Amino acid sequence: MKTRFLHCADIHLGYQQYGEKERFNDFAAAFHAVIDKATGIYPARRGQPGLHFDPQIVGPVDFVLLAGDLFHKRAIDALTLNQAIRGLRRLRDAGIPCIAVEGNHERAYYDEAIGWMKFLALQDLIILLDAEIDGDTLTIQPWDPVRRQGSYYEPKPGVRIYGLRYCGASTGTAVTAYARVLAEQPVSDGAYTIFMAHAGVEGQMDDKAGGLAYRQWATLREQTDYIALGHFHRPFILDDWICNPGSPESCTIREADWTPRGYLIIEVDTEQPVGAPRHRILSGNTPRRAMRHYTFRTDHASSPDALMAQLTEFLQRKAQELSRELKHPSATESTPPVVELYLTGVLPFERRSLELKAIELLVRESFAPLIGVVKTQIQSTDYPIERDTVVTRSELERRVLEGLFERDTRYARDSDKWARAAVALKQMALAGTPADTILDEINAHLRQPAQEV
Ligand SMILES: [Mn+2]
Repeated sequence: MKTRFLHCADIHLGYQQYGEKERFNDFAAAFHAVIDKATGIYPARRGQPGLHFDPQIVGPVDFVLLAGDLFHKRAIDALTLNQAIRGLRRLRDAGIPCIAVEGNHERAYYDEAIGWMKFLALQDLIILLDAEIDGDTLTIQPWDPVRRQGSYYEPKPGVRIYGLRYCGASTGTAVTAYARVLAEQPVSDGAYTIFMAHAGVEGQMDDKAGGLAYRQWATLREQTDYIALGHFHRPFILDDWICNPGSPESCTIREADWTPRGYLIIEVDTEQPVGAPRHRILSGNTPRRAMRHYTFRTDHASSPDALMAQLTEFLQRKAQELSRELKHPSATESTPPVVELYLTGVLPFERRSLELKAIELLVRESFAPLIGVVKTQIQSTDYPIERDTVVTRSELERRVLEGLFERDTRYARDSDKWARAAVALKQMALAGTPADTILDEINAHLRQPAQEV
């Protein structure tokens, strides 16, 4: 059996990022780009000719997996629903089934009978999979085309897809229960099995909760050929088995750095000799709005004028680099870009003299962006310091820390020692000391706080 499918997730239709209508449209454009790849048809859109991208990855595919978060929120408006229906109709018209699970952003409210994903299933636009969970018991049913619900579906003979909605904190229990049920299922020879869920894997995104440890996913290893995930917007492929395509458009500017992302195409061939891989996974990169974030340290600007001069030089250089990048023949990012400028460090002059409006204007003049945002993360220098004494930077740092510890009754008694410990830890971190060594150091201080460090 040979087949080819597209795996996407986290489309987030309906997100009007920065309150900007164009960004609302961008999320629909990214969804259409995924569908272009799935159908192999690249129609003109909004007056622009169709954009061919990723020429090394060709469509069309036999079916599409949508692993949750088609919508950005539960309460969507008519325009957002229209975007979803227009995109999904293109798949249906091309005879390509779209198999989906519900994500956290689109869950039905508890007092509602159906959410919008269920609505799309009833409209025959998606095949929405889920299992019934009652306590520790998980029950699966084949897809029922009349009731438009079920737990698994076979888009073609020899391919079976199981689905599970977003389960939040109980994902671990649900996946374990699902694995038990799958182990009892009769498997026909050569069948290719996919498990789809809206959940992550621990360690793949530093600050994102909701991931299962790899060993928890491993309970599905024997029963599945491919785990199709969504939820984490950062793409990853683990062991050629657990796959997450990443968000086609950027829900935060940080996501813009994660390329390629947006969709995966999987070419399946189950007639390979024993031991050979049964599929090949290709990572695609959807066209999306150009988004860039720049960081500028203000430490070396002795006056407001000097800061503006340095910033002008910096921003113009970055704008030229970006312009060159976006004009490259292989570039697919759309313009005008979204630009965020972060000002960091310590401001050597009064905060009041920092003219944010003028800096915003500078960003607009340099990039002519769709959105230009300036964010300050500058540390304030307004800590009381005797003006007439000259101290080194490290001594100043130690004094400031000591002052902070003095304000906390738990540490006030040994504030000087805690300040020295904090400086030592900072230096270890800056020197790239491994995290567990730093932890040992902290433990040592906690055990003997009153001793000399
Ligand atoms: Mn999402």
